[in-house]
Amino acid sequence: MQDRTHAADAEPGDDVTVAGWVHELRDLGGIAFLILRDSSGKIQIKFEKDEMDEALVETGLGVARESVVSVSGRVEEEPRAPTDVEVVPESVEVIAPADPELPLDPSGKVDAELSTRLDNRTLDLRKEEVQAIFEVRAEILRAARERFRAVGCTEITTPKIVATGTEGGTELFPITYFGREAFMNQSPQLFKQLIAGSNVERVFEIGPIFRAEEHNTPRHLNEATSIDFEGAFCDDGDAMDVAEEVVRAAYEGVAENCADQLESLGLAEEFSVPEASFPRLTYEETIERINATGALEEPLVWGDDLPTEGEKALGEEIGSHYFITDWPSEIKPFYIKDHDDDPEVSTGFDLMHPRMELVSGGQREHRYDHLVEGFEQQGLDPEQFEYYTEMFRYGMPPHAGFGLGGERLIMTILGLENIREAVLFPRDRQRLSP
Ligand code: AMO
Repeated sequence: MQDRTHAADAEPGDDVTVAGWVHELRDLGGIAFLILRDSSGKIQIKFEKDEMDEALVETGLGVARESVVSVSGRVEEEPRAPTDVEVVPESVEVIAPADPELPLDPSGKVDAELSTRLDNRTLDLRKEEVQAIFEVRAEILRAARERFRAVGCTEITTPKIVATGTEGGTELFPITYFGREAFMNQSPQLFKQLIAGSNVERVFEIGPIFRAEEHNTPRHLNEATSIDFEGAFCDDGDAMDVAEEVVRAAYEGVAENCADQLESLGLAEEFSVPEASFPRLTYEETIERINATGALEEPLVWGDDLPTEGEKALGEEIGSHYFITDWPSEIKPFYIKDHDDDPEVSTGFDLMHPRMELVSGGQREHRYDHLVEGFEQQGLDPEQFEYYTEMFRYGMPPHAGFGLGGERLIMTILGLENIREAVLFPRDRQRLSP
């Protein structure tokens, strides 16, 4: 491709070629402007109709919005232009014309439904505030990676096609694997434990998880990004420390490196990094406090899952992130270790944002006999999991970890209403393409 200057880099006196999308055409009579947009920003192109070549003016002003054009000319200072400079064109080339009927308006002047936006993501991402979400997403994942590495973790990637599920309560997507039944993985849970039990000790993974949940809510996806941690010689308290550090690092990364994006999203004033350390409430304290809010008709009793309205009422009262620890063993999966002095209570924990659950984790059952017993108690066939349990016979250290919902983290950091806004191409009950 020919040498090209980004809009933001054009300096008065330069001879440049700028290329991008036609954001707007403004015809004031004798003078007209084409506002050209690229990934760096916008720049004004000035057409003086009586003084310029007729064909040039016709090409520049006859083009439909969102067409891709390349403009060569001299950059001049112009205090009335949006960026204080404008290009006086010598040539204009239409590289890719756009249909004048657009399915959505990238200038944002006309609002579009979320489903129309998701059907036309390329056009949707031409809006500054939508692009900003994905730039922030990239920063959050970068900051999380960096923090994991700083606490001694190695990044791993594990199979997404598997023979068995691990997370009770959510359904699996079956697939055909050379004539055999297989599934899309719900969580890297068992793999990350198997690696934490090797010499590698501390691992993290950022990858897709697949959940065939029936729910159609603003905070569930059928394909989500899980940010997973597992560490040998760690207990539930250590895993909570790492979860808190990673969540805080994500906020810090956004605060330090996403000033322009926060501005585009209208969040520059209100954005802040959580200050105090996240309080840790036991499950027992949590249900008492939820009951005391009066948000539920039926009070919660030991062993109940926490209903969304209860979580919301307590979240409003606490007003910050908080952990819920010491869950009843019976509502946590088989791989979560129970407390030695009380098998009814587990080491499982959740990290909550006032709006929703962000993380589940816990210390793991690392003793072979207890693990196999746990499978049987949950009605699972230990033979199907032999590839996993066998490794617990050859020196499996105590270990702990967590899974953090990537999109929920992005959603809560940016205050997005719907989780689908945090994914380029979300998968939900209705949506399989694009
Ligand atoms: P869990 O099933 O609680 O735990 O998932 C961990 C976190 O992942 C996010 N999440 C989702 N986000 C969007 N849509 C979904 N359908 C969805 N399902 C889960 C949530 C949730 O808190 N193996 C354990 C983790 C561990 O113990 O290490 C697990 O998967 O934010």
